[in-house]
Amino acid sequence: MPETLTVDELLALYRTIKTIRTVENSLTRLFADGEVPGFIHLSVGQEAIAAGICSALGDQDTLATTHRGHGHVLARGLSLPHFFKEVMGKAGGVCGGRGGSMHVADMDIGILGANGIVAAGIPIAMGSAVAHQTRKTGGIAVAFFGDGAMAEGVLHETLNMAALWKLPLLLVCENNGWSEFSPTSEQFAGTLKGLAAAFKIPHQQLDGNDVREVALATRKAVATLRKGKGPLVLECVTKRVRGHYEGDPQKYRDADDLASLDAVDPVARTRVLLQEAGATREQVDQVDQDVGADVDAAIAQAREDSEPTYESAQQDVYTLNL
Ligand SMILES: Cc1ncc(C[n+]2csc(CCOP(=O)(O)OP(=O)(O)O)c2C)c(N)n1
Repeated sequence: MPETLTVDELLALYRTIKTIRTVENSLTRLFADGEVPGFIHLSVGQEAIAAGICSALGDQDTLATTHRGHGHVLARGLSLPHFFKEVMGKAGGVCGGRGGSMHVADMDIGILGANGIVAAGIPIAMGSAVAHQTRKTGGIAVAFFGDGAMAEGVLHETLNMAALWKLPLLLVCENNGWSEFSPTSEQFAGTLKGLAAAFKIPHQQLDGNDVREVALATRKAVATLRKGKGPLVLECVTKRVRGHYEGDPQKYRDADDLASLDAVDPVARTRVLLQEAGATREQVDQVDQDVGADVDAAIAQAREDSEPTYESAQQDVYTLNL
């Protein structure tokens, strides 16, 4: 397996990162203007994890994500109009505008759902891993979770069962050091490495803001998982840039912490990687331009879309003829 990425691969990763960043920044404005109902949790600063992990997945693979899941569903390939319509509560959204930011799901592309309950996506992904194993799909399941989930019993139970049954489950922790308004150190007495070791599951810590490191490590992890050797944990260390939820003034963070964010910005760092790999400034700027146009067009489409009808509220809640 190559130890490096080609310029084209890096450009594709940059496009994903830039798309997520542009979407999240647009949502800041749309939310402030009252065009987004409910709460949103932005993944600004954490885009390289979504891009790197999803770049290594195949069509048959599945994933479950969290309340901070915009990046994961976009990196997985959810179309921008489908995404914006959903988050803006429009009828043409991927879930008919009834799920919104924290409940985006698209079974057609293996997105089992975002989830507002901390750690709740983890056992869903494990269930999907059981299905991959039982049906011999050759696929793997990915559970994205934040460091806040480390203290949740359901993660511990999932590690146990996934290890016992050698499930094709990739557990991806986005460790941004915060769980809402408290540092993780105040909520979890152990470490994820220690937790994984307790169940004899290999654990690898990555720089989650280095897309090359994440993408290359995930390729290897996915290849191992497809051999049926059991679950793996990737702990991607990163920084949360925006507040816990959009509108959170982050008064609980100290100035040094906030000042350190620019130095590790994954957009800027990927531009440096591209430059070192020989990409031209024009190539990179073209990506920015294309992404900006795509996002603007998707927002325009979402604005024109209608709201869901009252009658559609119960659609897809119950399944008939099981
Ligand atoms: C079971 C449960 N407990 C508490 C909450 C309230 N809550 C919402 S997000 C959050 C913090 C999550 O932190 P983390 O998992 O690290 O993700 P991050 O927000 O940093 O991406 C908490 C405690 C919840 N939604 N679900």
